Amino acid sequence: MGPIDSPASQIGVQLTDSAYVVVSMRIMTRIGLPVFREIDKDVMRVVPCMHSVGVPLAPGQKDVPWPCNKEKYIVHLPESREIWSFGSGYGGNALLGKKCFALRIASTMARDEGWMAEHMLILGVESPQGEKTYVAAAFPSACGKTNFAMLVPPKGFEGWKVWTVGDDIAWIRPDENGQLRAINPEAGFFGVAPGTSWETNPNAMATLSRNSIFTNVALTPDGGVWWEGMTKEPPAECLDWQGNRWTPEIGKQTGAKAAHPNARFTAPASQCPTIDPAWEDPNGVPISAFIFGGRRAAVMPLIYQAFNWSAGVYVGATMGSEMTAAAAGTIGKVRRDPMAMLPFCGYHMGDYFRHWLKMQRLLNVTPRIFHVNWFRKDQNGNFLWPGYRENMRVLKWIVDRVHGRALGKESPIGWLPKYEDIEWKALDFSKERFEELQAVDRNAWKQEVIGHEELFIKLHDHLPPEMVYERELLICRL
Ligand code: TSX
Ligand code: MN
Repeated sequence: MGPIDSPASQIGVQLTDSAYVVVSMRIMTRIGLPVFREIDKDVMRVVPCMHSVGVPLAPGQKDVPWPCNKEKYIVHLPESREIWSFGSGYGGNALLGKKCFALRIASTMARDEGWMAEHMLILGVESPQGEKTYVAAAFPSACGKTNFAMLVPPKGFEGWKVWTVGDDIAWIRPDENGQLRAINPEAGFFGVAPGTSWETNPNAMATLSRNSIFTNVALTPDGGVWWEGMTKEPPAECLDWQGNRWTPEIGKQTGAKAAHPNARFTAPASQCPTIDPAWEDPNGVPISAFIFGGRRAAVMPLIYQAFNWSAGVYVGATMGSEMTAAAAGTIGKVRRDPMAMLPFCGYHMGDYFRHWLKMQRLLNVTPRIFHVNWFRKDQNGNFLWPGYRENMRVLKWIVDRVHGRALGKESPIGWLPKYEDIEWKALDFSKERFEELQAVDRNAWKQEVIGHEELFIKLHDHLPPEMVYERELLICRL
């Protein structure tokens, strides 16, 4: 996991009875002889990863296309640093380098060794003058993390470039100058296919156009793949993800989707047109800012900057998302997902916040911390912000703040951009609409803090006092 020659990299050995896992791991990780050479140097312990789909075949017994056991155990042993996975062939349960190793096991190594294993994309912003600024961002699922990692600047941003280092996981550590540097422990993208199109993410489409594996997508008669949102017009006919005949008419009548909503592409990062020249730099890339975000229809402005590191850790600790299509009664309810790590932290979340707070002491340059929300809606339920490429305008303000070029406006929750400090070239976006998008409603925020408290009560016996102080300060400012 990570570039072969990087001191920040780690090695795992996975045994599996699934060919799908083997070919997927060949895309998602670095494998083979160069890794065995590293193991033979005998300086690093490997993390043993045992995997079985849990369907041993009797002699002569015919295999099935998707073997799995109805009992499933995904087991992590942080003390002995090993992983045992039984019964499932899918993604995070079977490609053990990803969530199991690079997040759950690595987060416990990171706590013990003074680094960070984060559920973050890494991207680099290059200005027309050639200034390069790297940021890492954590969003809960269904917020378009991969799209953001491969952002294409909009009209009005000629000469600007966004470079992709990673779309899911970042291993981050201070260098000898006290500057945080990040590597991507992965070598591929395991991305959600539905919604990915030449319009929403041309770089992902180019990446997955060859040497890629597709899971639970639809098959077209010409041997291609299809998923909802890939093209404006669905194919006249295809096989759905379960192999049944599917037409747009059948879809309309039965509600059946051609592709599973969680269908995936597994594609080599090296094929991404915007892959950063330094994406395999053994020293990693310098991180100037952290961005947290969520899907919030109200309360959260498009963008604000935390006052300082501990206030930023509070922002990350209290982040959350509203699920649109969820079980009845949960629509509009904020699900707290601290740093997008709730399912992926290998130890208590309260101690994880403490580790974040302590990391600052190892640094000479403290990354700035921001919160974004692409999903705020107006009274009519329409998105206030066009999102996608236009998010470049937010990214530019973040970069300007990092380099001390934009003043910002103080608010109870943090620094807000002034309308004039956002680049509006080639986008018609009025000051009035911007004020609506950025509004900080003190009463709504007091409700929001009560939501924070619900999370803190769950974590109470390990919660660092700083989180309580930050909450108190926020209440006072409100
Ligand atoms: O990925 C998204 N991003 C980040 C892009 C870099 N999505 C898709 C989320 C599901 C994975 C978005 N959806 C984004 C966004 O910024 N914003 C939205 C919401 C939205 C959807 C459609 C429109 C506008 C906003 N359409 C029009 O305004 C016409
Ligand atoms: Mn992820």
